[in-house]
Amino acid sequence: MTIHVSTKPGSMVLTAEQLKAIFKEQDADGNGRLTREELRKVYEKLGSRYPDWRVRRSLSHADTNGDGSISLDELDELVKYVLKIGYNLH
Ligand SMILES: [Ca+2]
Ligand SMILES: [Ca+2]
Repeated sequence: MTIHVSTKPGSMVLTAEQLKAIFKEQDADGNGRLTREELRKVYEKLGSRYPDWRVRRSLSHADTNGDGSISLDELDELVKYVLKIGYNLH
């Protein structure tokens, strides 16, 4: 399963593993959790026009323990969600 994203200057096709790597890269403080701010950077990078809205949707979908951030355990669920929304990402 892959996702097609439009980024500048071109577009790319990402697998689940590549997508997961992008999320992990944006864990700027390296604490194994993606905060709202870190998630926002991922969606900006993926070319989303409404990154804040995407962050809210992501948290309501994948933040299973409700602490307001995505842990590595929850990241698999988030990646599945992003792959599922596919073209609607933007
Ligand atoms: Ca972090
Ligand atoms: Ca969480």
